[in-house]
Amino acid sequence: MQLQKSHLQELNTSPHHARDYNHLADRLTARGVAVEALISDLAAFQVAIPSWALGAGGTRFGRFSFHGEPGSLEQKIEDVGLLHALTQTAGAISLHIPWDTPTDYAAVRELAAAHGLVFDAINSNTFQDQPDATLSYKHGSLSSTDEGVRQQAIAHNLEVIDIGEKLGSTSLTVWLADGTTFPGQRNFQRSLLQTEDSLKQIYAGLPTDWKLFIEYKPYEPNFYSTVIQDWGTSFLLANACGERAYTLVDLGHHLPNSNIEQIVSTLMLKGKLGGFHFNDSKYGDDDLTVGSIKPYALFLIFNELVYGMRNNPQNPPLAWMIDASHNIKDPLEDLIQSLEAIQIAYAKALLVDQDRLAAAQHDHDIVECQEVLQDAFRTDVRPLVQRARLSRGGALHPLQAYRTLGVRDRLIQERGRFTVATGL
Ligand SMILES: [Mn+2]
Repeated sequence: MQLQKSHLQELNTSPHHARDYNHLADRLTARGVAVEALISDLAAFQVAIPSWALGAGGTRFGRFSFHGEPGSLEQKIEDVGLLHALTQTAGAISLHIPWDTPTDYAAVRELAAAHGLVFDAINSNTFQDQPDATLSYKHGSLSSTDEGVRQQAIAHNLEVIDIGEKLGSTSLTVWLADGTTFPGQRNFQRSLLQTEDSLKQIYAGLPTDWKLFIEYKPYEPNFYSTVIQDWGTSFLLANACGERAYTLVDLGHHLPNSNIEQIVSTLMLKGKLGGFHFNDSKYGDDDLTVGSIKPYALFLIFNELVYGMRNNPQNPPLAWMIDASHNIKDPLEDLIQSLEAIQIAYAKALLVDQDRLAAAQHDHDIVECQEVLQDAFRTDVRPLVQRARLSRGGALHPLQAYRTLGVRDRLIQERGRFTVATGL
């Protein structure tokens, strides 16, 4: 199923949008905001959708299927194409190998291009045993005490790079489940040294125009220690690998109340923030809809990201991705909500008056500092986000359009009720 722009045009009539937009644009212009430039920034901001987020996720207790899930790589690309047609913000797809190994590369590239999509970072998987595997990752992969297991995991990552090259990806994301569940289970230093050595071997196989993203996570699936537990460990491993290795920050991969905006700021200052995974959480790696629980934290993070994008030329452009799991919502509706939340947080961060903030910081005017941030945060920026979307031919109200067009019903008609998407 593919949505044409003409499908959306007739839904895009609203007596309110022009009025709301003009009112806001006038107010912002009077304050010295370059509104047209802000709209261009919003329209250019594209977020990758991971192939594993298009079906129902699950917990260790159960999985409740959605009907009409994409059962093949081609159908996953079509789903992201639908999201992109509606939101004009999801112009990339991130694949996970072996779940998404293509059989016909030319056809897959052609299909993605027809939907206006590029292939973002490609992801390896050494946290599960594959049916044809000779050795098990039960006790770790890149950190394993078993040289054979390590070599199998390294070879898998190199194969993933090969697949990515054929699709036009230019980055590899490595997330490891390696760690321990009980004290004393492994020697911390040996695990870290073996992981570093393995990552260096993968880095040596990276094409010269590629980047390596090293993701971290404090716990789960292991509950006592994770080898790459935090941004500091990722940062030192990235430095050990070389210039084209970077830290990847996933919002959910922190212990409660971590100051993620400060982590982002430090990494960008050092030119080492490579990628960013969006989601939201209350307790841990909950993988909930972006902005559904802590929208102010998301705004503060975006404020640092915007500052870094403007002031840190040493940091390359970031790979943006949603990394969420949809257990009780229609995955496509959930992703539309996430994309909207990302655009809203970005728009608000773009509105922060950086000169006024710097002056207040210099004068130790703490009250004014808070006023500057909250003035931006409390602005209803939705007309700006809508205008950016309309400028690219997207839907004024993507969620409403999704429902009015009966997209899920049409997908069920096409695919049946009981297809199951591979993923988490
Ligand atoms: Mn992630």
